[in-house]
Amino acid sequence: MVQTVSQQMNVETDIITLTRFILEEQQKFAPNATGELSLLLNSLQFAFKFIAHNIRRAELVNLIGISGTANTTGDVQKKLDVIGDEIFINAMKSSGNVKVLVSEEQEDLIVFEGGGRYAVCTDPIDGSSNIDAGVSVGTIFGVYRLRDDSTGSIKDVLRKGTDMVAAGYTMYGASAHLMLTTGRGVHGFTLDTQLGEFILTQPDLKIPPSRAIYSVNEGNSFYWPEYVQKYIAELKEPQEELKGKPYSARYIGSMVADIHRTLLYGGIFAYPADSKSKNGKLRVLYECFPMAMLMEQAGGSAVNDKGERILDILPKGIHDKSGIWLGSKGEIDRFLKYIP
Ligand code: AHM
Ligand code: MG
Repeated sequence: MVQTVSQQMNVETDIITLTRFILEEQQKFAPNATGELSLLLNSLQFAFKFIAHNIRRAELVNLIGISGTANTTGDVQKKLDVIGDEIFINAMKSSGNVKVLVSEEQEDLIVFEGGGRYAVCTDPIDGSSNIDAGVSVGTIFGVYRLRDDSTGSIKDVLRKGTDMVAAGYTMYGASAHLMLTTGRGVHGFTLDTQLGEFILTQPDLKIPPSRAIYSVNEGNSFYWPEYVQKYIAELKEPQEELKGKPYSARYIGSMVADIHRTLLYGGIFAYPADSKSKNGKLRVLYECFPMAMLMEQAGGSAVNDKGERILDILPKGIHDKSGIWLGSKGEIDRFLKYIP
């Protein structure tokens, strides 16, 4: 058979970029749509590229270090947190399609003048305590369409996760990886820095139904309720179906990186609430919801410590927290059996 020049040179000339993917999805599934969500997703991809660029050059321009300000949850913010937040706010403001923005780094929600028909919730740089060690961090985001009669208020985001129209994260590491869902599966894109484009590399990604990996900060085990301690302890015992081997522990301490591994390899990731305060660490709107939507769209599950579906939580405040368990169906189903 005669090979074409591109075949001879082993060059793929028909790649699917994120922009192409978004436009084709709109034509296929929403031909009469106004295109506002597509434009918003485009503004998001600009924010991801810009943040990725800053993280890559952070060491060079000495951005790493304490900025001296504190964020809403009292954490010490790193300079990159501040810059990531600014990049995100400016990208959403200039997109013209975002009316309401919730950021982990801002105590109050932001309502843009003018703006469009969407609300975005984000943790612009999650896991930033890892940046100095070169461990992957990421931007997490969830998108809602404004309520029909809304002119932009807190009510547009104090809604169940099931109301989101899109969600995902971009993980910044050796390369930037975007995992996106608009409710029709999960699609993975990798940033080609030379082209400046996110390329579709993992279409319709599915999480393995089961895998013997657990991911949790065991340093907190003293504060876990008894049934959580029992579940984790029993994963460490010899497993019959694993020919006597126990589960493996994997914990990076950067949610985006831990979830990325869990999506690709399977297993379970958890940040349980502690038994006294009954409060988890991870934030509902911009950490738990987007990851839960991705997990479900990839064929996995996401529940709280009571076994209730994460996406059915109705947040009362924009920085609400929840305990969370997410991952392969097999591991979540096993966890559910331990709940008293
Ligand atoms: P942050 O939003 O302040 O960066 O905190 C969230 C991070 C997650 O990325 C990660 O899963 C978790 O905190 C790790 O917490 P811990 O150090 O308590 O295990
Ligand atoms: Mg953060």
